Amino acid sequence: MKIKSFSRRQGLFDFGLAGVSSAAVLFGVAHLVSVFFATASAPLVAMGSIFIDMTPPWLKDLAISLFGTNDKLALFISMGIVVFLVSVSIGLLAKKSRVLASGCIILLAIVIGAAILSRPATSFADLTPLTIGTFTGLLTLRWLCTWAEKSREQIGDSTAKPGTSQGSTRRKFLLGAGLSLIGAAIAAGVGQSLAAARNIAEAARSALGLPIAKTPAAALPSGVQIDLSGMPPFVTPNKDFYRIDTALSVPRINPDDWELRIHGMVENEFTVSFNDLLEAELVENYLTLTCVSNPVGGQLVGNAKWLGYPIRKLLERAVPQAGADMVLSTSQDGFSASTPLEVLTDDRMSLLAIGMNDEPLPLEHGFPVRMVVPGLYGFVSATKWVVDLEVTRFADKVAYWSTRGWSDHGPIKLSSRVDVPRSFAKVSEGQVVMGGTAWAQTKGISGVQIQIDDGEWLDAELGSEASLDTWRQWRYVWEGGTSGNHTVSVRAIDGQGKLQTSDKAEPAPNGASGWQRVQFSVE
Ligand SMILES: Nc1nc2c(c(=O)[nH]1)N[C@H]1C(S)=C(S)[C@@H](COP(=O)(O)O)O[C@H]1N2
Ligand SMILES: [Mo]
Repeated sequence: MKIKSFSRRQGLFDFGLAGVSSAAVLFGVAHLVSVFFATASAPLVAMGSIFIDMTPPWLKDLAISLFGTNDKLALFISMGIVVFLVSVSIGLLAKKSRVLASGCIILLAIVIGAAILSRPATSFADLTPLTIGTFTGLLTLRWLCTWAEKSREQIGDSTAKPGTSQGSTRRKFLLGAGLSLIGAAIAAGVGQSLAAARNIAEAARSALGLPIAKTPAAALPSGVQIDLSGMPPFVTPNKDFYRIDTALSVPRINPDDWELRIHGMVENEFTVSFNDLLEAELVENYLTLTCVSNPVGGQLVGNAKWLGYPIRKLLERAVPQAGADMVLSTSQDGFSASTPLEVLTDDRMSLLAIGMNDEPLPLEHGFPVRMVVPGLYGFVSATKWVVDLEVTRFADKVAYWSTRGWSDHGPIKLSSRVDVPRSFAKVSEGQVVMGGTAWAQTKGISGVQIQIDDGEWLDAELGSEASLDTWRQWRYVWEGGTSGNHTVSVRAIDGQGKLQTSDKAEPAPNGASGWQRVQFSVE
């Protein structure tokens, strides 16, 4: 009888502990993984935010008067108490039925998932941390319950020698529960400090007032945008700008800590701070960026107004030595690009950019500082989160992608694209307006021609030219054809009269080429 009640109390304690440890693992792991996703993908953050939004004003005032600026801490402690009570109950339930307890956890996860999705700026991908957390939490519960079960059976077993196998089973259980709690605390702590670094960058970005350019961009001429549904906007909004990089988690740089070092084969090494850039004579330039991985007809191209400091001026101050022919730019996360020195010192607008379309750079596009260089693919020029410029030689240094089978030079190839009609579009009989884009940064576009089926090449009308560094839109009014399948092909002529090549090339190693052909049907 005595043994029975002791065993009963120990059983309650053990299963309660198993519940708490599993919940800790769930939340800790989810908190850590949430660093890679939206802030509100952390279950505690999502639940806390909902709680804050739902708190009636009188309770909010009461909390603030009771806890002052610790009101958020008080909120988290209260949430902790609730989570503790719920998880003890689930642990005790697991003593009766592990399936039922697991079902409760899954049910709770679904509720938390709904809370996460209800936050602004979250998507289904932001359920990943919760999913991984729930999975590890369930495994922890299963594993701890098995050990708790075993040690309980052995207490009831009077033939077991005291202090031997029973003791060691229990010790294993306690060790497992303890390690789960410690692991969960470490995961949550690491997650929290990484999130803090991210929040500093985000807060600094939203507090930043961009300086006015000394040399603003010329106003866009009217007619750069062809008025046709399905055409891309002439200036790509930041949120729609293609993003290509190797960063698994976006670097979070506090601009106060940012520094750019200019060194290597130069007479004067120096470093530049973010403040130096804010105070410098800044320039604005519309420039179309393109990725070398863009296939013929692809979408890895975007046009923005960049605000920055001319890299040419930095290099003038550094004074490159004879023999240097390349600048290796390196990002905070270890990406690097090799840009010909000549391209950075001639009179094109290569910029150390801090602004994109009148906003500080978005974090994913290189906050606080990146490079943008007219006429070169991004992989050899557009280093985001740039922190280091080394003046060197192509013979001495090899950049990130060039060690992985891509070229070390990357001038953008003259390209054109059909945006309307889309591939396999069905158009109705009668007149069809077609449209698209063409680019040859630094040279400009002087003509675009299209060919319907295997007919003659026809001159398209061009939208206005904003600059040689930006793409140019085109359109063609086709009087229509017979119903059935048709194709339209496109090719461009650059500002120097060169015709786009029909030679087909894959993106690797230095950019795709060939004429795009789109199939569509008239019905
Ligand atoms: N730090 C860093 N910068 C980078 C890259 C990268 O992987 N890491 N990718 C480059 C490539 S391949 C391209 S095409 C452009 C894309 O810039 P975007 O993401 O702002 O469009 O960034 C360049 N800068
Ligand atoms: Mo790229």
